[in-house]
Amino acid sequence: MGFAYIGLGSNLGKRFKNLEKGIKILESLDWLKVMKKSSVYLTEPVGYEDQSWFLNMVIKVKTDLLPFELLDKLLEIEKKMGREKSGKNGPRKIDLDLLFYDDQIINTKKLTLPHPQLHKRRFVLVPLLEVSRNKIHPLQKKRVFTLLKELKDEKKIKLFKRENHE
Ligand code: PH2
Ligand code: MG
Ligand code: MG
Repeated sequence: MGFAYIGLGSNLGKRFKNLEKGIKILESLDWLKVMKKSSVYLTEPVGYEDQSWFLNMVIKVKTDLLPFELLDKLLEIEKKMGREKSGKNGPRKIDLDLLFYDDQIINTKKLTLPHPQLHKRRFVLVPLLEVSRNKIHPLQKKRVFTLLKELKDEKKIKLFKRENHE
């Protein structure tokens, strides 16, 4: 059993609905429980910039799946939801990125953990902070809070729908 953090993104079609649907499918899996959800943010595209703004959020899950099994599930959900290949950074209905799996460090062609870009992206760190304030990045050796404080990414991000954390 492990704890994983998943980044969700959508900038095509009904973006909010797409995020909700992705979470609903994840919640329907027996060997996975969604523990925490961040707020949803409206974010300026990073990388290929001539595309619509994204909605992004992060969830924390508890799962019996191992990292590669979880990755396969995420790819399966993306496919099921009709994500078409539009290049590495192009528009997509749903993108499900595995950000952390416990403190595992994995470097393979198929999967890199922690996600290699996460510490450089405001659209990941801001929602991640909501669900894992004190988590320490196993390679950067810094808390999410610190990574965000030191971040240089100037891309805009706005609160879209607030999640209430009791
Ligand atoms: N995902 C990308 C590339 N650029 N920009 C934003 N704002 N949000 C994303 O989720 C995103 C991106 C590749 O997966
Ligand atoms: Mg991505
Ligand atoms: Mg992806």
